[in-house]
Amino acid sequence: MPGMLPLTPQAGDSRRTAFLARIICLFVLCGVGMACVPAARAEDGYDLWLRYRAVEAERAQAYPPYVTQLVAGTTTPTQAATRTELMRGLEGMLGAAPAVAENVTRDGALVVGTAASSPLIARLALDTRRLGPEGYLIRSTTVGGKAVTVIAANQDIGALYGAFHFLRLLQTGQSLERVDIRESPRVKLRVLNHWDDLDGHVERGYAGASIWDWHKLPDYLDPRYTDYARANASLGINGTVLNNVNSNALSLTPMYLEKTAALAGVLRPYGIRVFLSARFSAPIEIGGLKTADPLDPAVQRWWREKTDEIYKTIPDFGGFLVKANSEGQPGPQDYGRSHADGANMLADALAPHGGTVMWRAFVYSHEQPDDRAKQAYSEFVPLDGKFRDNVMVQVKNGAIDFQPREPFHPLFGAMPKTPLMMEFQITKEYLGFATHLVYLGPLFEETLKADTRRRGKGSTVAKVIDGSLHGYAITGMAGVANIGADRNWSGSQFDQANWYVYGRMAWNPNLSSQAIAEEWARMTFSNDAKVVTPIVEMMMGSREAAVDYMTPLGLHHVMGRGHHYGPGPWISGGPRADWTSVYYHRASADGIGFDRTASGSNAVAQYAPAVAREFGDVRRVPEEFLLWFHHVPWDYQTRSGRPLWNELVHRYTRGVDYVHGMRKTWDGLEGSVDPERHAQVAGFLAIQEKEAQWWRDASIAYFQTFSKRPLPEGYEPPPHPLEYYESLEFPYAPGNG
Ligand code: GCV
Repeated sequence: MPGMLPLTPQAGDSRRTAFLARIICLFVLCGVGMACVPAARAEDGYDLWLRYRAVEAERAQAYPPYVTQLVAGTTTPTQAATRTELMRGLEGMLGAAPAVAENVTRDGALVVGTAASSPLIARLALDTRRLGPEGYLIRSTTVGGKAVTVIAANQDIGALYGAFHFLRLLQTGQSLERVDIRESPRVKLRVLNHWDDLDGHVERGYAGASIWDWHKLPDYLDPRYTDYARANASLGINGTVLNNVNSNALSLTPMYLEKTAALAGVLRPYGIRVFLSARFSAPIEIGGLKTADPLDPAVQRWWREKTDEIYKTIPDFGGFLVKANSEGQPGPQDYGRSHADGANMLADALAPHGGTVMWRAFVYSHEQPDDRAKQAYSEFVPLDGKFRDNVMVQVKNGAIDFQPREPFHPLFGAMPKTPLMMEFQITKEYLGFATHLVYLGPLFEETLKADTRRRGKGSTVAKVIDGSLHGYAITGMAGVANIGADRNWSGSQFDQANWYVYGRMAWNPNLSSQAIAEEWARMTFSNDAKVVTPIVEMMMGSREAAVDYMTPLGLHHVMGRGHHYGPGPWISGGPRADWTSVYYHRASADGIGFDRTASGSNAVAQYAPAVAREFGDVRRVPEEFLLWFHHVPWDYQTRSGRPLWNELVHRYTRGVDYVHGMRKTWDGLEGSVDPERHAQVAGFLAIQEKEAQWWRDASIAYFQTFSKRPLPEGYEPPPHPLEYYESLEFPYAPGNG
């Protein structure tokens, strides 16, 4: 990490003030140095990465000279939030808050604001032109001969983001000397998607009930809503869709709009606009109309009037998210209309108010005629250029459904005239729920760095998303939230990192997942390298380990039916073939894998020719996608030299071994991490170890019935017969429904 703080203060530093003396006194009064640092204090994870615990004794002497005074306005709610956060953070980390002042009167003042809010910043005439409305700069400079740090922006929200960045410098042990930072988001709309139902259930939620207490809203505003806003603002998240995409039309009724407005009021100072998932058939369900046909004038009027009503209650309402004609949801195709017809009708209603439609491309037909992986592309590419300017098409990272590993969605790069936004899943529906430690940063990074080759080499998914590849006027990224009412918000301590990395990558899709993991570990646990290094190491390998013990070599969608908990490669039958596992792995005596080349479904043809050639050639396809694109015999020689069957067994086993390793590493951190969080992580790792073993054993037992091969030497056979694994049932697995 650049610019780490020197451990000893510079001799003769003129910024050493009485403030420093105060801080040192505080530390002395506490005992000596470290005794004050509550490293082993019980914590339950509620504070997330905004813990603001006292910095280590040696740094406690180096920081105070840079924060002797705080010169920041409080005229607007955002300014007030900024000042409160800085006071809270600095007091927590340094033991005392800086003195609040109108003007710089000492060395070491922190000056925060915009040219409009602060005459001081106006006089400094900093070049903020290219920062945009949400960007900021943080710079060491002088005011009237006094050394100061300035956080300047064009709008209040930029200053708030800058304040969080400034606090992060302290939280991660970086120097405040000669700071020169300029930041602005690369993606305009950075939203969370809550799959929260009005009854408090969270679809695919593993962190307890919904945080939105609809029953008590609008009268009672849980203080947790403010902490939610702070956490999101600290990452730059600027929008939230409050309700499930499998939506309930009641969300659009006056009673619920009043509740939504109350939440919007809490989130507004933090730069977060609210959005709602709109049920396409709402005109029938709550409007008394006979149809929801998007070309029917009465339907169009209904949506216009409904939208006007929403904006009367919530003037900065963000817009609608829509899941249509997918998994039984109503949509324009019910009336023979296209996705563009449906999206444009809503877009027209929102346009006068500046609202946006996020129309999901997660669709697959009821009849299911073809490879499910092909359907979104087939339905949407012909519509390129037919959407209104305020429509974005929201595309999952892969063409199936948030699998532990998927190749990038072929739509990325294939719709140059339609802004495509990314949809990542932060909640771990297919990745072990909340109990498996799986850091999703590498998954997000792998997708964003994937090269679509649509405009030559380097046409990465990140460039599609940030708009630079096709010159999109609006850009966006959505993350399906993993947030619930559990004290630790995300169901586990380490799942907080997935919320964190999503937010950081939405701000800048080019950030490295490793750097973000380190930042998060420092803020969440400690700046001590003996803690940070092993935690980051565990995190960085954890996603690959989950791929290994669940879906190695490109296998996919082999989880338990419906709830997706645990292995279920034997799942077959039921209402649709593409809701079974056998549809995806196609194991038989002659081999395993889904042939998506020209001899099979030809899904490879949906990629740019250069990519299609690579994925379609069994000798060139990246091995992690082998069985995604190819059906190969059991004795197919993999790149390790092992026959396919042996390679599968090897990878399943390697995944389990990695989890053993994480347990050991974590055990070694006992005493360095506060006991409450340590114990919870240790307990969850024990569950993960058991379940990784279960995944391995059940998968091997099942696939062995086709491969008819013995396990390679040195690999333990599954302890139970296949029937045992098949007989396990989990009717109450969480998040389903
Ligand atoms: C909200 C998957 C999940 C569903 C989810 C759907 C979607 O199929 O299992 O729970 O529904 O994706 O993204 O719409």
